[in-house]
Amino acid sequence: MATTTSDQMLQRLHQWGVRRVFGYPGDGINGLMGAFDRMGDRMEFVQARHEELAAFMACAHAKFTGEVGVCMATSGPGAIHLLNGLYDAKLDHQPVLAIVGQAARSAMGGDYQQEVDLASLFKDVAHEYVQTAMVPAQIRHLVDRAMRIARDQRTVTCLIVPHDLQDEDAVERPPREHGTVHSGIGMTAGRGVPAEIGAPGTGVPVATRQAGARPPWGGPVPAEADLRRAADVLNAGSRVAILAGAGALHATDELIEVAQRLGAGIAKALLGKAAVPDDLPFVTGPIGLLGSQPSWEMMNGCDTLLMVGSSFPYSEYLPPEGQARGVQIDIDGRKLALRYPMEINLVGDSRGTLQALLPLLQHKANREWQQKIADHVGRWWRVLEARAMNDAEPINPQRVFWELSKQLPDGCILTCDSGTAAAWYARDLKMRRGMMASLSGGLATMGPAVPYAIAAKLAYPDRPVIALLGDGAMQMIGMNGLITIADRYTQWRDPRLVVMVLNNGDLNLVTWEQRVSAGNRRYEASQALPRFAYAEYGRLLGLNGIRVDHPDAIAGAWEQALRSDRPTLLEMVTDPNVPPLPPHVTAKQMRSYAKALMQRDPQAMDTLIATAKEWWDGIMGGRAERR
Ligand SMILES: Cc1ncc(C[n+]2csc(CCOP(=O)(O)OP(=O)(O)O)c2C)c(N)n1
Ligand SMILES: [Mg+2]
Repeated sequence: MATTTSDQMLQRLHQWGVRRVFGYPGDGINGLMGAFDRMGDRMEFVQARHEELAAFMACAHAKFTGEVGVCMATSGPGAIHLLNGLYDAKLDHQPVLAIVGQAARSAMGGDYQQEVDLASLFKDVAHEYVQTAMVPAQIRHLVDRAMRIARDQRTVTCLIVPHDLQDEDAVERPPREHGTVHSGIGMTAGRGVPAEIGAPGTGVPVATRQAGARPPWGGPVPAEADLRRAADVLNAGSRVAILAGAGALHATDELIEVAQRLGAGIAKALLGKAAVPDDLPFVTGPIGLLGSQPSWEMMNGCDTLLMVGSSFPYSEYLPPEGQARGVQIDIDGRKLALRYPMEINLVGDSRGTLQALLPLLQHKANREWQQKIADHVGRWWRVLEARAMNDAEPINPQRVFWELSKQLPDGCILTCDSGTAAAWYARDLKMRRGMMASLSGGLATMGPAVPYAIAAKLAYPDRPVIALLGDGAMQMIGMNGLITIADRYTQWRDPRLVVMVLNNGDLNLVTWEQRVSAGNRRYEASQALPRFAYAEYGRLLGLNGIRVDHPDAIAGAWEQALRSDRPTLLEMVTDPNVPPLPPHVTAKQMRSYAKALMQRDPQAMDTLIATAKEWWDGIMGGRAERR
């Protein structure tokens, strides 16, 4: 029996299948902390180093398990610190519940210490559901609604709990009278959410989740007549391009089957990187600024576009309007025909919809288009290899990812940060079946790689996890997350967690943007980063610390890190002058770049040489002589 409203909240969350909450304490939530203690082993409180990390962890928990991620923070400053991680979840459509404290009800409105208008503060990020609890009889339905709405809408919800209310006696069941709410628990598969989690008796407890096993997914499938109209468009096309996103991560077999049937190629939005393996010849890989040339060529040459579970934002990387007939599948009707004027807009779960579509699709006898795509893809991998092998000062960052790609352990989970790491992660890492990977897609914020990795490791302690980030992101919050890793790793069945930092002394992606987009030279004051001994810091924490400053040592360092008996901080000293070239450089970008370099950019000569090498490899298709 629950005794206080705090006990009731946690017990109700437990009934919903929640086993772990990421957070940080404070006097605004002391009632809840007491209840955690009373929950014992039934609920784990994961103390983060900063509330932003807790929110990133909750987001990653949702991304990697399909469950609702829950984070908790105290009133005022703690609640404010959560925001960036919550926006990351919101923009990537992840179900996350934030529970925050508030001043006592008797003090609210009194300009009290740490009193912030939290309902207004969270009104944007949690606009589907943000509520302040006022009396104990609300607690049951507030939890039920916050959990159900987060799952159903795949979004962020927020509960604000004044701290005096947290110690009040619980009302288990409101009286049967006017003005009360009588809610319950559970839901089956809905709009793109995993089936059954949280239904009484069928919740999937974290401890029993099998390594690599994603929960079964389900969701609505469009009506037969609409599927037929979509099939007609796809059957009529002779050059079909598929774009898969995060909403298609659970539809691997179906995407491959459709591509084979239609003789199509598959490009992947960043969040859909794990949707299909990269060793298939017709998978063109990433799209967009961090994309591949085969994706660019496929989009510019196709006559039909099938977009599945993606709201990839950059329309200039999709076919020009009018070139292709379009079919889109999305669980969220709001996302349809948003980036390209589609002809057929299907609301449905990607997997179920593709399954229903397959019997209506005809096998295309002419395989020329798919063969052309495969030729481009084969050539592109050679370009990437040649680019990775180019000399740089001291290490070419592409080589770091190229060598990792060859050594990726089965079933590993990859996390990445914003920065140039994202470009090499997108292009150079070949995903295989059974792996998972994510980064901050919609918000593209710095900071998530390390907290995502921690959450991944807590959810899947048997799987190797690899976090990839720049020195800027490391200095921003990654270093704090490492303290948590050092504190917890002995509890993991497989202690392998590699945190790889690109030490280039620069906020490099933005440096390139300053040159190529803005036409400005690198601005030293904003771009240079303080020196820091990352590997030594790792060792100081009791982790494995490896510093690599010669290309010949890269492969061995990965090997060592991936075999280690403890987490490793792998510091790669890389060259900031290697450009993360987009697959297509516009004349305007070229003019800006030239203008930037003419302003006596301190690295002008080095960047020009490195850029020329990249271009040369692109033109020569990777056949250029090794230097
Ligand atoms: C919170 C936040 N602040 C700023 C940015 C803008 N930004 C994007 S990438 C980047 C540079 C990242 O530098 P680093 O982590 O060192 O990686 P590098 O590009 O050097 O490899 C910056 C400043 C952002 N995306 N998020
Ligand atoms: Mg950097």
